[in-house]
Amino acid sequence: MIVRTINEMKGTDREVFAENGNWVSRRLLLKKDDMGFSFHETVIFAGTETHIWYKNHLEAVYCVEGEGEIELYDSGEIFEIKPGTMYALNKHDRHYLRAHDTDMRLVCVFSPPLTGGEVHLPDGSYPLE
Ligand code: 9YT
Repeated sequence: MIVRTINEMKGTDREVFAENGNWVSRRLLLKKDDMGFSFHETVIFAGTETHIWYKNHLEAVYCVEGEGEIELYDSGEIFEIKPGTMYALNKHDRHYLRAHDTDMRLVCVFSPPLTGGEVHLPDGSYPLE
């Protein structure tokens, strides 16, 4: 059994900051934990916009704090995000993720699992191992 706390992630290699400063991801479960998925808490900083296109991964996201929105790149459709909202990128949907006036705290699951220090490539994806 694995039991961890978010505070234990801070200051370790399981805490990853976006290169553009838009978010911090605390990766409670990674590939090396052998669960078949990775499991993170991500804080999206207020007032930021991030282009994301997970070509190599599926991601499900659940908002526990803060408010923001997703804009789908292809259609321009906008979905509001607030505590209690889940979205799943089941079509590898290319999108913009925006946090409004407060930081947004999200719980995220990736399949296949991230291996550790991934940050977004220029095209908005994470690499496969
Ligand atoms: C929601 C989202 O994809 N945010 C970017 C960071 C990502 N969740 C991660 O690496 O934890």
